[in-house]
Amino acid sequence: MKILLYNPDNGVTRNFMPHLWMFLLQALTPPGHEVVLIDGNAQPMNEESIARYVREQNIGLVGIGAMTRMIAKAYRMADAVRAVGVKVVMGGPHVTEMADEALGRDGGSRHADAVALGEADETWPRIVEDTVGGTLKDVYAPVDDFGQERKPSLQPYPEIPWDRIKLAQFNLLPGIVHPLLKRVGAGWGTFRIIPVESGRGCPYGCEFCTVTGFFGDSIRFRTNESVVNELLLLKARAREEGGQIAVFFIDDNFAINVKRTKSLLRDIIAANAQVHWVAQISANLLRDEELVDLIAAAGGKWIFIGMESIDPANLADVKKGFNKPGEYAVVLDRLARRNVLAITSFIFGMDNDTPGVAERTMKEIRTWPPGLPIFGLMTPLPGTPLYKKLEAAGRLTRPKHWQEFVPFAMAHTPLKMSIDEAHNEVRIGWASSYSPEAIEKAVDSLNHKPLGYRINIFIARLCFRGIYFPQMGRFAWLKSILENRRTIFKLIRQGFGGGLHAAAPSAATEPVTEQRH
Ligand code: B12
Ligand code: SF4
Repeated sequence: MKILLYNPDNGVTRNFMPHLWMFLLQALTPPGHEVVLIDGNAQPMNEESIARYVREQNIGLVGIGAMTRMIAKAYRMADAVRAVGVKVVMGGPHVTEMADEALGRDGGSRHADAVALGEADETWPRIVEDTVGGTLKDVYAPVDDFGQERKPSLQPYPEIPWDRIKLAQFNLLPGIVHPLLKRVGAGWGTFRIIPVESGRGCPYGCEFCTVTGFFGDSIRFRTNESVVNELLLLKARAREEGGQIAVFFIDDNFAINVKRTKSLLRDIIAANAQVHWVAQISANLLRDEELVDLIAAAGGKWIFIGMESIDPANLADVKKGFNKPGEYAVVLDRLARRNVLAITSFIFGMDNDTPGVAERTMKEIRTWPPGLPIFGLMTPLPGTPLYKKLEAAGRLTRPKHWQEFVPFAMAHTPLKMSIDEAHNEVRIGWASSYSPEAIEKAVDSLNHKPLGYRINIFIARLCFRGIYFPQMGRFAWLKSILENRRTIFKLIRQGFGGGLHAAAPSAATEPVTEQRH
């Protein structure tokens, strides 16, 4: 059977990285089947084109995965596939919480023939076999023979054949520049960001987050060896292609067990498996100097920190009191000293937020080493304690907000400001961090740093800008480049002034992410 695994586009940004679930399920598919992957962000498709594709390619099963914000598109695509008589199975965090919605048991129409609840590593092979045998069931739950929930151990972990998997659709460099870049000879024929997990689960249970509910509060790790081997495979692939690869460790808290993270980083260094990578680590765990040393030595270039708020009352309210705003500056200095860039994420519209929260946050941010701040709104995702709390209090203004997804729009009213005021705070955060003046100031303030590091933050700021301000087409990019020409000229001048070797650490000049969680 030919199987299509499809992840819809988010309708807003070009996704900078493919989704791990597709590669994982491909690797876990029983032998004898062909699996094709399509990421809608890299290969845009509409209902008509997916239906045509499925017919022309003689696809026997379509697997669709989606987060809450893409679920409306996922359902439309599933409907189009089912209309041509092909079975659809859906999985991922949204349908795990809303299986009845996907199966049309809540009064709405049916979108999926089957739903895979939770982690599907062990149920996927069964789903494939049942489809072939004509015995596909409505619901597949990860349970043992006694009906008890069972989480995959990650030991052993499936080997994703990164050395031969088709990755053309995930190249971040536009096709038109490939031949030129290949001639440059500096290994820029391709550039990809690849998701790798080293463990699953998070015990913290923050109120707005789905992770503890979905993956559980007990953490499971892969062996160091299996992670190191995966990095070596990726590194070899990039070398063979004359390209660049960066890894996104998608673990929700890469240093949740500091001792184990240190041992993994030491093994990466010992095996010379360093690639440039980004990982999510909570601020409290970055107190450890040795950990930060190892991060830098093992190839860590960007650390995503879910700071959420500078107000301890807000943090306590969402059960994230382990974040201590008083120590943010120290942690960020520690990373900056090792030329590791921090992606600092904030949520506005929390219950203790009042108008002016963006400016108050910006005032703090300006005292920190320049990094990549991002701003979102408090969003009640289905299945989270936050959703339940707001529902019980009758505070949800759009209880099924995912059915008509609007980016950067609240679905409930915060306690101390209006929805419009919260939206405005997010706009202020983005505008004041990503205006040409703000970008120039950030780059200028790093004059004491290597040129490569400054180019890194400049390119990253241009990319991150696109999370909020539409920046999809060539024209939008050109406009953004024109607006930032002063900074570009300064960097070029400094490059020539300091001799070309000043730009040599190309490690730090890679384009980075355009979108973060
Ligand atoms: C990496 C990541 C991203 C990446 C994008 C995804 C990517 N390219 O990989 C980035 C950084 C861009 C991102 C952004 C966002 N993210 Co994010 N992200 C993650 C993260 C950390 C890892 C995803 C992952 O690969 N997990 C590991 C794989 C193995 O797990 P999985 O995807 O769940 O897949 C398993 C099962 O779900 C199932 N499965 C999944 N799909 C399918 C399909 C089929 C057919 C089947 C059978 C099974 C199946 O099988 C898999 C194996 O067991 C998760 C948290 C997490 N730990 O999962 C959050 C998470 C997915 N993100 C989340 C959110 C909210 C966001 C943002 C909206 C945040 C924001 N406010 O901006 C944005 C939106 C992104 C967008 N594109 O529009 C939420 C989604 C919750 C929800 N209900 O939708 C999560 C769960 C985190 C959270 N805090 O709750 N994110
Ligand atoms: S927000 Fe981060 S720390 Fe909190 S539960 Fe989710 S994954 Fe864990």
